[in-house]
Amino acid sequence: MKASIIWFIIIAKHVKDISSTACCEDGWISYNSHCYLIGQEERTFMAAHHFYDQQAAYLVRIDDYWENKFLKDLLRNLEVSDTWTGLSDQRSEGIWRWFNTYNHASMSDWGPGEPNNLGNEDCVGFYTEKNYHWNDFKCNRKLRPLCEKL
Ligand SMILES: [Ca+2]
Ligand SMILES: [Ca+2]
Ligand SMILES: [Ca+2]
Repeated sequence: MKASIIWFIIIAKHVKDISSTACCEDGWISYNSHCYLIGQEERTFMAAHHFYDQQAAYLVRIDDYWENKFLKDLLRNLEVSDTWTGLSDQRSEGIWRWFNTYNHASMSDWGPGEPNNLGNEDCVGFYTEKNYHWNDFKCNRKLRPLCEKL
């Protein structure tokens, strides 16, 4: 009984290692069979979207607490400046959707007092000033893009 549990753990770990490393190109970081990249160059939200769209990637769509935690920990550890996610309320103020899929956000991680739409802020990023919680920024701000692909 005990031996079979240990075997299961060994196999499960092995399978996880393969699946988490197999898909990602150099420079991309794997998590839960998706690949992530922190873009070097600061771009506006739309410019970031277009740039990564050409690489079959998209600004991150954060599906749950754990994906959000993985990304925040990553940014914090690397001390990365503010980064774009793919979340926006450009189409309808206060209605937060993932760009291109238009799916509603299923979770949120707003910083204190956010989103405040200050001067019409419609695009969401991880905000260093608020310990990497989410903030709505003006979409024409230039931030580093945080991208995801399958
Ligand atoms: Ca995702
Ligand atoms: Ca807004
Ligand atoms: Ca804001």
